[in-house]
Amino acid sequence: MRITVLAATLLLTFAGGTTAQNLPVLVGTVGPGFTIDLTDANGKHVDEVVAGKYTLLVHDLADIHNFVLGSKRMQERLASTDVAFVGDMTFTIDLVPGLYVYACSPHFQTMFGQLQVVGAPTPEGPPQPLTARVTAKTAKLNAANITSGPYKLTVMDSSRTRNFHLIGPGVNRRTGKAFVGRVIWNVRLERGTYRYGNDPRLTGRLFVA
Ligand SMILES: [Cu+2]
Repeated sequence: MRITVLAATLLLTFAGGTTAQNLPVLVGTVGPGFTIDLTDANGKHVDEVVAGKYTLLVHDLADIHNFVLGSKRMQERLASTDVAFVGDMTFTIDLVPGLYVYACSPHFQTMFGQLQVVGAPTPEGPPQPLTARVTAKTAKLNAANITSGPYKLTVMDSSRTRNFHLIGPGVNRRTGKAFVGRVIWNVRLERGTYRYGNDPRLTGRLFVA
């Protein structure tokens, strides 16, 4: 009884240890026929994933096939089963951006697939400040070249006759001509050229890279 409990504890600990990492799972399946595939945990074929660590679970279903995953760029094998092996095998793999291939060694000319690993999208920072000033003579922005992303645009309009108008990819906002005061616009600026100024003269240019 004690031994059984101990064994169960060990098994649970082991299972807990493998799942605690909580890595996304890729599943490689080779055989029993002349087929090889790479899928996500739900069985959906994948040919592109974001870089990072993964658990690769390989179902090797035949003693005439094997499953090998390698990096094209690094020329190295990340995971491999023996041809004679039949069963499941788990690997922890670290995928960096680049092209990977998986194949069955004895039948690599017909049993293979590709996996493109792409860089993780860079997390977006907080909105960057941007200031527009409208005076009796002109409407100006405090920047001409910026990078795309969220911006907190403060418009300080001190003219009773001029407004501020910003127009470009995804944005078309203006203050009223009679408006005097300060407004804050939270805008997302995309790559491209924005025009701004006081209507109808939108002669200012903001270049977003
Ligand atoms: Cu094979």
